[in-house]
Amino acid sequence: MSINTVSTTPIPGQRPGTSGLRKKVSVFKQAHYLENFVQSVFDTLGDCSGKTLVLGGDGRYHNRVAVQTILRMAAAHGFARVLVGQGGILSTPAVSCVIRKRAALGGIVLSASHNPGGPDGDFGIKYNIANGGPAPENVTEAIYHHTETIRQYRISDAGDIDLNRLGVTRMEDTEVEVIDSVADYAELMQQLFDFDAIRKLFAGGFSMCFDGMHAVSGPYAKAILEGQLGAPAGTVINAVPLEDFGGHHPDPNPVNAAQLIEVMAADDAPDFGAASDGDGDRNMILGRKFDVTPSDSLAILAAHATVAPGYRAGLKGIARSMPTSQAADRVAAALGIPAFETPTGWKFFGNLLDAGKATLCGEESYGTGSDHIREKDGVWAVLFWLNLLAASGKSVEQLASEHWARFGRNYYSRHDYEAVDAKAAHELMASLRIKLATLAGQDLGHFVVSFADDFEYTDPIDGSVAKQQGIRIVMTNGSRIVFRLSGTGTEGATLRVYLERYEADPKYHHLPTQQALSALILIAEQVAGIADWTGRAHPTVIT
Ligand code: VG1
Ligand code: CO
Repeated sequence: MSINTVSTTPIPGQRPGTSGLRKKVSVFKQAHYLENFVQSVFDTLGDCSGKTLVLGGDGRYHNRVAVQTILRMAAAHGFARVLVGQGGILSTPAVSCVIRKRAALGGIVLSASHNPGGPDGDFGIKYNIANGGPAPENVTEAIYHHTETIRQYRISDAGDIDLNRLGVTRMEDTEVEVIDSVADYAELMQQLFDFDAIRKLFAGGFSMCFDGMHAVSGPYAKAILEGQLGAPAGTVINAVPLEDFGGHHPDPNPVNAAQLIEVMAADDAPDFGAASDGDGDRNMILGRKFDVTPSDSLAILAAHATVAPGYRAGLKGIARSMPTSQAADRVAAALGIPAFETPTGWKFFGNLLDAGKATLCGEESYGTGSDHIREKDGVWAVLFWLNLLAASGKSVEQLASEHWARFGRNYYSRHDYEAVDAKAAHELMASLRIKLATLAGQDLGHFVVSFADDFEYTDPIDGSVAKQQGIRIVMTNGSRIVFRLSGTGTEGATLRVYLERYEADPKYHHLPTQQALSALILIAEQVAGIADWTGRAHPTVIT
């Protein structure tokens, strides 16, 4: 075994987006592409002797090859230990959990999350810091700057590690330990939730369908729901992670999780339905013929958080990303705790969680989580709902309706225009920016604009500033339209239009969402000229 230094040249475009570096598999397969990025991560970290690194991914195509390369590079960089998930598998929340539990320096997550996999699909890599969370922007920018000047990387010529066998192998001076992908994570879940109450719920005939979408959460859900909580075999469907996710889009929303939606729409539907995404950090919550908007899910969990043993002491605060609906803010106000509004992406929650300012966090994009780790967490959200269903004896729909009756309903929808021409999308945003100053005070029919701006965030803990995080048009009655360009796509640009309208009167709490938002949808088109710029008369995905 020996360590080689390999000459390389910078490859343009290795700047991490909302959640790491995501590109087509064909891009990642280019010579030196992965190595350049990993070396840049290690160069940013500096001396790693004596330190532990956690490594795993969502099992998508190219995962195993990339894991072996990174192991050889970590060994060449002098890490004392690398903890790698069995089969190269670790969900994003499990990486976060293991980093914290084993006091690692950080971790590398191999995933493109909800993006499709397979040879023609996407691949991704993300670095997480010692608190278990995604690296903040100063770190990702430092990594990016290293990729711009990289001249060489170091790699061991050691052979592949058997990723299927648990245990320790020495590579150079590094101990590589293949760990059980689920154990640490499952143990943490037991500490947070009332497993006895959930066990009784299932024993009493409560039925559930969890769709693993052939992605990474399957093994976690199976071990915990069927293994530990006594849910009948078959509760978890599509439970085996596949390299191409069975050809599906591993994005748990009513459009992409069509099979689950069908199960939940049947007359003999189970009591509860849930799904998670490629890397296991998202969640979708469904009742019988009923789906819970992620923004509402955050608000409902926050309102009932003390039912779960891990949150019995109450919440310190609630944080949500700016485009997420304001439903959670109403709960925070009722509880007398602070509400925080951050830019999109979990990395912005890290400081608030570390400082003990927020306990629960959420995003409209099917992401919910808490201070138990530093990532959003799909299976955690499902267990939280199970704990709530067990404690209340109510149905999902009942809990949501009662929530609206108490707090009012924030009708909410996101319209995505995927893979549009990137130049046109940027021009649309630029032209909106020019209009911002003239919008305040304008009567747009049904709505008067209170203010319009380009969201800017100053982190209350470290003072760092993030600019241009989404254009928002806020009406005098609190309704909002937000425009953003996605930072996770790999093809052209994706325009996201977020729509929110508040309705206090319970008489109007059961309208179809798109109907309730129709006036705002029209205004969004008129103000931004979406059809003109993108050539698209309709969104590609509505959630
Ligand atoms: C999207 C979501 C964002 C989420 C991010 C990562 O980002 O909108 O809320 O944090 O994906 O989620 P963007 O920039 O495409 O809007 V995951 O589950 O893909 O790691
Ligand atoms: Co994800």
